[in-house]
Amino acid sequence: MAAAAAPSSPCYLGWDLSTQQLKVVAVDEQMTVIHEDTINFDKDLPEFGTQGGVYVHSDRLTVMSPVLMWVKALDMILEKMKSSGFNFYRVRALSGAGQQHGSVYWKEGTNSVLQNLPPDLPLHQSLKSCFSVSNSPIWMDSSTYAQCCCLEKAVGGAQKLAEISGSRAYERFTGNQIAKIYSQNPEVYSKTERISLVSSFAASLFLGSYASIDYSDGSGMNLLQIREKVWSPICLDACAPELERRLGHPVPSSKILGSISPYYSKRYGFNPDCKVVAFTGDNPASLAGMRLAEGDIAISLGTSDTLFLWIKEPKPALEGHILCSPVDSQAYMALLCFKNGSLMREKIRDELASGSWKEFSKVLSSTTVGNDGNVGFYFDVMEIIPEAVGIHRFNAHNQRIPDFPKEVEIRALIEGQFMAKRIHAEKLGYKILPSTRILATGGASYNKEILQVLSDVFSAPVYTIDTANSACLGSAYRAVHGLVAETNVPLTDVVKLAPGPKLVATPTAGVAQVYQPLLKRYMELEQQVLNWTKQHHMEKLKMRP
Ligand code: 5FX
Repeated sequence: MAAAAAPSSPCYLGWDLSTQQLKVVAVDEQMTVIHEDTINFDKDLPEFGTQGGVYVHSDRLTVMSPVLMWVKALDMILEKMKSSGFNFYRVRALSGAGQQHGSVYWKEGTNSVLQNLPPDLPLHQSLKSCFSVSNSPIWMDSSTYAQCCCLEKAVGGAQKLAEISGSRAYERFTGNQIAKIYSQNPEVYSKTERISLVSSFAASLFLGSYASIDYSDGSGMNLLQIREKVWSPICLDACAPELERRLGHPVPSSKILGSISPYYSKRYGFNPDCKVVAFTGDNPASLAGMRLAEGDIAISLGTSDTLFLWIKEPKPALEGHILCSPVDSQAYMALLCFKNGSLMREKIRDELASGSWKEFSKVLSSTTVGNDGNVGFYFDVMEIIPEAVGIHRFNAHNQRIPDFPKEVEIRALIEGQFMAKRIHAEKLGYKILPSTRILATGGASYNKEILQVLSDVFSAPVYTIDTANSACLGSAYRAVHGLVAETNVPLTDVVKLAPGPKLVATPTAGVAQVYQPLLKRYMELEQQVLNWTKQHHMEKLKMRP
C-alpha cells in the first residue's frame, strides 16, 4: 500500500472513459501535460472479448459494453501509474468525461459498497455483484425505435420533445434506453437503485458514492429540460416509473461533488483533500479542451465524428442536438454526431491502403480537389445524420456506379464525410465567415492530408491542439476550473497558460468554386440515398417515417 508522499507542486487529472479506451492526463499549474496513460479495452482486457470496446448483437442494432471491463480498466491504469512512480499526493482535483448516452445500472444496496471499498482489493473485485445490468447499453445502440415513438407521442411530437430536451427522440439517448430495459425486464429495473451515465458512473468510482449527473451530459438523455435544467416530469413518466429517484439531482457541470474516496488515499496515496469535479460527456469535455470560442467550429474525428458549436440561444430542431454548455451556465452547445467516423476510414484504409495511414495519405494527396465530380456515401452502419445506410457511389453525371478506382474511393470517402458535416452545420444555421476557425481533434487530426481536405471543403483554416485527446485535456482543465468556478471566473481565464491551437491547414486557392456546386449535388444525392434506405431498410431497421 502506498504511503502518502510529501506534498509537491500540485497537478490535476483528466479522465476519459471512451468507447475503445480509458485514458488519463495530468497537467501541472502551467497547464503542461506531465503524464498520460491509456488502457485499450480489446488489447489490455482480452478476457472480455470486446471488439472496439463493444459487443454488437447479431441484430446489428443492439450495442453494449461490459461494465466490469470499465471498472477493471480503472484498476489497471491506476496500478500502471503507481508503478511508473506517479505521485498521486500532488493531485488537487480531478474530473473526467465519458462516452455520451451510455448507462450503468447499480443494484439495490450498492451505495454502501461504494462507501466502504476495502483498500486491499481492486475495485472490480469489490464491485463484481453490484450491477443489475452487466452489459451497459452505449451510444452506438439503435435498438429503441419503439421507445422513441412512445416518448415523442407522450410529449406531443418530435419538435415538442426537441424544445423540451434539446433533441427529438434518438435511439441512443438514455431515456429511451432506460425505457427499453424497464419494458423488457421490469424485475431488473425494480432492483436498480441508481442509474448513472458513463460519466457519472466514473465519477462515482472516485467519489465512493453515487455521483450526480451534470447538466451538459444530462442533456443527452431526452429527459432534461435544457432551459430550466430540471428533469422533465412528462419525459420521466413516459420512460419508466419512479425514475427521478433513480437518477438523483442533476448538477452544474463545474460543481465539486466532494473529496476523493478514502479508498484511493489508502491504496494509491492520493491526498484525502483531492476534489472530484462533476464528470461530463466526451463531446462537452472536448469543447472545454479546445477552449472553443463563439464563432469557432470544432470537429472531433474519433470513433464517431462529431461537430460542435458554441451557441447563446438554443433553437432545437429535428436534426442535431442542443446541450447545456459544460463551461458556461448561460450558454449552450450544438452537437451533430456522425456514427461512421474512424471505423469507416480504417475499413477503407485496410481494404485499399494495406492498413497504412501513410499510404492512404499519399493516395489522398495525389488526387484532385472535387474528385472529378465523383461523390460517395460510406455508411457501414446506420448513420445518424442522415438516417441512411450502405455504400453509394455516383459519377459526375449523378449515375450510380458499383465501384471507384482506389484513389477515387479514398478521396470520395474523405470529401464526402466533410461535405456532410458542412451541409448539416449550415442547416443548423451556422455561417462560415472570413474569421471562422475550424478546431480539429481526435485520432484523425494527426493526419495532415485529411485536414487539408477539411480545410478545402469548409474554405476555412484548420487548427489543432497539442494533444489529439481533447476530452481528457478538457477534463483536466475542468478540474482546475471547478476549484474556482463558484466565483464566476471563466474557464478560459484559468487555463490561459495552456498552449494555443496551431494552424495546420489553409484552403487551397480556388477551392470554393469547386465545392459550391459539389456541395449542392451532395445534398441532392444524399436525398436519393435517404430514399433508397427507406425503400430497402424501412421494415428491417424500423426507421421512423
Ligand atoms: C454524441 O452524441 C455521441 O453519441 C458520440 O459522440 C459519443 O459521445 C461517443 F463517445
